[in-house]
Amino acid sequence: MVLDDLGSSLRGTLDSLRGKSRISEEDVEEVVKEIQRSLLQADVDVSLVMELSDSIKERSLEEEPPGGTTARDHVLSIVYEELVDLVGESTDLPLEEQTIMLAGLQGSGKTTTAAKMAWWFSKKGLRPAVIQTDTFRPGAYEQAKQMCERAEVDFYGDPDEDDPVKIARDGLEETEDADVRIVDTAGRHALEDDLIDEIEDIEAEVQPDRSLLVLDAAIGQGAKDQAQQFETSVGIDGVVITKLDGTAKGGGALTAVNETGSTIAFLGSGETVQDIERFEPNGFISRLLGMGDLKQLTERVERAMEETTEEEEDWDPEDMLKGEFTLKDMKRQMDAMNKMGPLDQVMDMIPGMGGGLMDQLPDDAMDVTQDRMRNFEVVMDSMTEEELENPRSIGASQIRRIAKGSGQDEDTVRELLEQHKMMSQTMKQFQGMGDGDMQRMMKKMQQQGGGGGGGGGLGGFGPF
Ligand SMILES: Nc1nc2c(ncn2[C@@H]2O[C@H](COP(=O)(O)OP(=O)(O)OP(=O)(O)O)[C@@H](O)[C@H]2O)c(=O)[nH]1
Ligand SMILES: [Mg+2]
Repeated sequence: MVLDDLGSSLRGTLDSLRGKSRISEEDVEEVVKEIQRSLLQADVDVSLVMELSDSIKERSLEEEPPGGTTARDHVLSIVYEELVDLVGESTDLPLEEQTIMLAGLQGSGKTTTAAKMAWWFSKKGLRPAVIQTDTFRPGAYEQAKQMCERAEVDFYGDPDEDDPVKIARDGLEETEDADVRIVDTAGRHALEDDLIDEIEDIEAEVQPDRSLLVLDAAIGQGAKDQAQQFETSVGIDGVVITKLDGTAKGGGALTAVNETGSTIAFLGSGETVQDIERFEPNGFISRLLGMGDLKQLTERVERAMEETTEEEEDWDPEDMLKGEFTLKDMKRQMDAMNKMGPLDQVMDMIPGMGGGLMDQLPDDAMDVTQDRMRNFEVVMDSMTEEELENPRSIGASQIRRIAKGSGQDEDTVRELLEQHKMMSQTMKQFQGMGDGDMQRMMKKMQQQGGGGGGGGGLGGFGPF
């Protein structure tokens, strides 16, 4: 994740405060030094870093921690508040009918972002469409069309037309049925006059409700100049920062936007259409500090559950919270987990599981886990219906048969059964929670979190 280094080094320093009830000036000095180092490394502007450190120092020493708060939690909450302040607010983006125009320099990620945003809106229950007006870059039409197919959203473009304004006009007509229309535009090397003219012409035709500037995170604090230039010449309502997965300078870009008085709408962190998230300062910073991000997690869980339920019409995820938790349920849960995305991302969102705990794992621990899940699936494919429904009936001879049939060793079969037992115990804890409301389930997890791991939460996959 972006600013990963800040997250882990900060946690290390904060952990040295564990057990202390009072904070000394040296303690704070130590924490602040670590923050400075990480932020500067992430290309955050020096004067911003200094301001932030002064404020953290002052508040940590002067403010009285609320009763029962440890020194560590006191400082952590101040660091949290100050960092949330530093990145600023999220661009206002109501879930309603609207037209959004994307602008930005060449290669900043506009076309990819258009498809990603369309995907995001479709998951919010709105019908999106992408209109590709880029006649400058060869292949732009094909690229956008393919990405929209992958995102399963409507698309309009015209490879034979070379007037972007006409494409925009036709596109608006053709996508009349859509709720959210996202207009992709061409990019140039720099903000030159002809790019400004083109954007202004398209804007006059489209009359977007919002214009978003797409910025590549690799420009770091250079984001400030770029955002200012676009604001002055074409006007922007918010920023999308892309490629946060590929640069150490993301912190610079994130904080620079707030400095220009603009806000961030979305973050992009990968090449597939799902690699987008709405920028939520609170969740973002709390994830960074290893405090989890329940909102993102709830969204992902709900989305994955929905998709899994869609595929198997007779299955209701809430059934798991009622009767017996069978191997079939476990298999579905594993499918749903897979749909949530890479496990390490998911883990970062679980309070008490992300951050600190992740730092202690070897880098490939999560891959092993994913391999293990795949092995489990193969094993389950070799089981009979009766065995899947009633795993307790599986004895030594069946284990032998299943291992042979699946080409896995017997230990893997036993591990699977063991894992199932653990998960069904976890499920029992969630039972009796009435209608199985996800929010409440998450809350319960949050309360259990902090202590870190166990077999809790989403089933306790992995080496915990
Ligand atoms: N790793 C990563 N790559 C990205 C991300 N967003 C975009 N890219 C890649 O960056 C390259 C440029 O992205 P585009 O979406 O074509 O950028 P653009 O702004 O439309 O480019 P022009 O239309 O030429 O101005 C592509 O190879 C994308 O796959 C991201 O969040 N992470
Ligand atoms: Mg493009």
